[in-house]
Amino acid sequence: MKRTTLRVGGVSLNAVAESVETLESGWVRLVGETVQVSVQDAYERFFRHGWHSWSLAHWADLGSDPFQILVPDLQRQADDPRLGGVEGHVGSWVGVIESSEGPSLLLGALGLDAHVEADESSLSGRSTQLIDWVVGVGDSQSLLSEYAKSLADVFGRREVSPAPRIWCSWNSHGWDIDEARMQALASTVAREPFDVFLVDDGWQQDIGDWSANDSFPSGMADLAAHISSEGLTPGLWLSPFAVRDSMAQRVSDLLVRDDDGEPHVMGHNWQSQYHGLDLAKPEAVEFAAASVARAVSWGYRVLKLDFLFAGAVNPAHPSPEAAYRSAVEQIREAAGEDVWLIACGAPIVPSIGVFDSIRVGPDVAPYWQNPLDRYVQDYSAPGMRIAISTSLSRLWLRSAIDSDPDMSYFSSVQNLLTEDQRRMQRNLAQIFGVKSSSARVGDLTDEELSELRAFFESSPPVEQVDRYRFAVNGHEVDFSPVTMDGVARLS
Ligand code: 9PG
Repeated sequence: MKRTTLRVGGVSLNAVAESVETLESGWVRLVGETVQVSVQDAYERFFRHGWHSWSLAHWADLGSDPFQILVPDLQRQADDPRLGGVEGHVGSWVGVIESSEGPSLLLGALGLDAHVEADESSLSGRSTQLIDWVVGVGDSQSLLSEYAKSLADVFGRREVSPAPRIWCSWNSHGWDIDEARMQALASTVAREPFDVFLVDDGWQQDIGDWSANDSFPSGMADLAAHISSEGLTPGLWLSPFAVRDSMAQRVSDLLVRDDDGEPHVMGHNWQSQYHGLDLAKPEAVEFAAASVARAVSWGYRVLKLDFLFAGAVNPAHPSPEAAYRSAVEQIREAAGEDVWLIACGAPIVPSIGVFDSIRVGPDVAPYWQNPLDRYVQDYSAPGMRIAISTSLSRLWLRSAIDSDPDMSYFSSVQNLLTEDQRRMQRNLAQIFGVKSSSARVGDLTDEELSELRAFFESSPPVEQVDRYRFAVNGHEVDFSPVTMDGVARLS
């Protein structure tokens, strides 16, 4: 371990690492499993970055307790389960500390598994591997964008082509989907400015059995052909690493197990508990890659791969992220370069360079906040406010990968959001340039329909005024009243 004192951007830093090197750019590169940078002054805020798509990203007050889920069992699918017991301020891969005066300090990992703990005058990084880290001093937003560029240098960046405009069945139809309904909807959707018709959760036999269920009697290839004949690109949802309890027997050898030999529980959904594939096992990777290849062979050209974190959790493994990374690389190979792969519920850094886009917040919902939130404090649960806030906190990530703030709403039917709240999310999607909707286009009023058309047909100029304020097409949009910054509990 080396202890070095440096001056970076006018700030005096102490760095502890195996090696320390100042780069031409003014940044500092550290190498180590555990590293630390500390400063003289006390900082006020910490940028906390959640582990996967739905995990909280926000600016926390260093003087307050960090956000904590009140139902520990929910930590399993909300964030990195390994951080569940950590009491201090901690985030995954990157942390920034900031004060009202002077420049901010960033410590970011360029490795697959890492977390960063913060106190008022230091950032401490820890990985299970000897990895590179970068340290920068400056304005928080520029630091994070530069960090994202370094991630893209290390992990790759998919060739930049405009993200397709996606119609997706989930938010309007949920599990209530069948072949006839999907076919009819495809004809309606085809008349509107969408590129992709994506069949979300509900078509499969089971989570882990990726064949068509009885509601799709002609099979998924037939539906893909129908969608294509309407002039839309077929898209399909699957969660290739998750396995519902009912399927555990059938793929018993492929699952992550606890010390007692029971399949490890990754979380609860689909009225059940679910498990995850042990991606350190080649047969498990082959199983997942085969499901993806099958969907591609049916004719689907956009795949939304969901609950991906279930392939990156393994209590017996120091770095399940490494196995995850090599599995998603094999999935990319199985899918081919031309298929647009969307990562959802996905550990962020190990997904960069493989996926074309990634969800950067929890699900939007037709309500602002769930009244149960205050009892549960699950910041990964669906809800419009938290979806907007976490997504916006990851805007910088698009320097590495197209970032998806989830779907936009256009109707007031079955929707408790105000028009302002819906518009705020749509503006966010314009800022990200990654747009999708589940709108029942056939049921929209003329006014709502023209709103939808204008939204998908335009890419208005966006200017960032400050962290929370933007000019979208010349109109100011201010997200500051809704962010989760400084919020330690949902009320
Ligand atoms: C389909 C949906 C949609 C959606 C995804 C994902 O239990 N949970 O915490 C939980 C979180 C997210 C979630 C479902 C359950 O939604 O983000 O777009 O595809 O799956 O099931």
